[in-house]
Amino acid sequence: MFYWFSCFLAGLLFMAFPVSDADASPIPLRGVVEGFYGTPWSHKNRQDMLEFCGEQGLNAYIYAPKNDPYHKDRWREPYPKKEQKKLKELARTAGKHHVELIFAISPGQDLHYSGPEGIADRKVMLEKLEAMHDLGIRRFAIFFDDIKGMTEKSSVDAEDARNQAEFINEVQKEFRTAHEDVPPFLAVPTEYYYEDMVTGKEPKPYTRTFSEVLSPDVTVLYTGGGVVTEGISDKELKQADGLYGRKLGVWWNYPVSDYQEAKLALGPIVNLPKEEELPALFFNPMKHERLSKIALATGAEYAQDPEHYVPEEAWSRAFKKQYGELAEDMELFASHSQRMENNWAHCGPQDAAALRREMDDFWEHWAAGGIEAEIDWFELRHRFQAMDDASSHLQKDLPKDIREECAPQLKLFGELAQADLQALQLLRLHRSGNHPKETKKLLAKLKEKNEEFTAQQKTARISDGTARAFLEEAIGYVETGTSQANDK
Ligand code: LOG
Repeated sequence: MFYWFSCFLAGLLFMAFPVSDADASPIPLRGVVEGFYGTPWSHKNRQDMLEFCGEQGLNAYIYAPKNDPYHKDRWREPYPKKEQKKLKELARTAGKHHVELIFAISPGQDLHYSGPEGIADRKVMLEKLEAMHDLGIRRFAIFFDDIKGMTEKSSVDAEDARNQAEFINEVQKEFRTAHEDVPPFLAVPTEYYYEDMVTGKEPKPYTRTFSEVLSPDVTVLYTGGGVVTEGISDKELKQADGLYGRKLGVWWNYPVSDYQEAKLALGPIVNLPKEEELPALFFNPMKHERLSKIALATGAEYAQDPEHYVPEEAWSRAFKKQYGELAEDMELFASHSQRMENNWAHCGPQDAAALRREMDDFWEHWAAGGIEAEIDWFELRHRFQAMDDASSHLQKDLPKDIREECAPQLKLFGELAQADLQALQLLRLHRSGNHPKETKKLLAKLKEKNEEFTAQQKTARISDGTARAFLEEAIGYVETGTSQANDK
């Protein structure tokens, strides 16, 4: 009887205070950090993103555009009236969607810590935050990443760390004493990735001092082992927490593309911790606000349940939700644009991995000849045709704002598909040996196309190791009798 009564009571309570999914997340602060270099998002982009965050159960948005002068280079200057009005609107929109707007400021490159200049700078900082508080913003962050001082001296030392940490402590204390409604601050140190925090296993002087001096209630964000890396394992996070003597939050640099704008990061979020406690998680997006929502939707699913998160499934769901009838075409296009890679950045799933495997099989069979080679040839033709079709559909039917964000890559996608179709034709001609003139002509044409693609790389890249590579492999095969892929 008592059991049934308690169930009844629990039911009543649930009706009165429904527990939304969003509240179930084990990560208290989760969302987006607009923290990339280059053209910041427009006011409209930000309004749209705040609504999206609300829908996805992301509950925080850090305003930290590197190229907003009042955030970094001219941090001392107050926002002009027009900008203040916009920030006030953003704070209101955020509130409406149950998202917390966090105002970040990056004063590190010319901040004074002592003497009359130090006193003046502290006052200016407090006034700046006060103005933001007046606009309705309640949470604040002070960032010291990528500051000039670091490059001048080549690295930061214990004294820099003490100065920065004491500055944050003092500003936070004074501001929070004046405003009871302001929670503890967030911070990004100058050594913000693990490999830069240590020599061997020992913390470097900056990190040791910063972590010791900084008030324990400040949430420190770090980017993982490097700036843009494959992932953060539970073990790595635990190690970094141990080094810092507190639970670190994560600033995750995917889908940001400011270091290689020709490529779009359209894959899912992968390889983040499954079990370790995360007090905060922020995804740094691309300057393309609409396209960033693919990765962000998967990040939101991760944040709801890190342990059971399945990237590929969350990723497919994102297309269904965001692209309606174009979901399948968009997923195909995006599958070719997931990997972000240069000499220092490595993140995101391989581009069109399944197709790459089919290509590898094809080369193996093509060299051997026989029926399998025939089957593979038709299979690849089918794949390239589907890519070409998807590119045409998307160029025609995508909403204008999204199409504008991916126009060069979408065009390249279609051109690559067509070139790969012709490359298949070339292979067939070459094999038959019956049309040497035609073969030579097509080979020359495709070599020219290949050079065009290489010349375009600064503006548009897609499917580097897959669709793009196939053309080169086919040319190589016809010219030398072996595709490089087959040589691997
Ligand atoms: C910047 C960030 C930039 C990102 C990727 C952090 C903490 N800071 O190397 O503003 O968008 O890399 O280029 C960064 O990641 N520094």
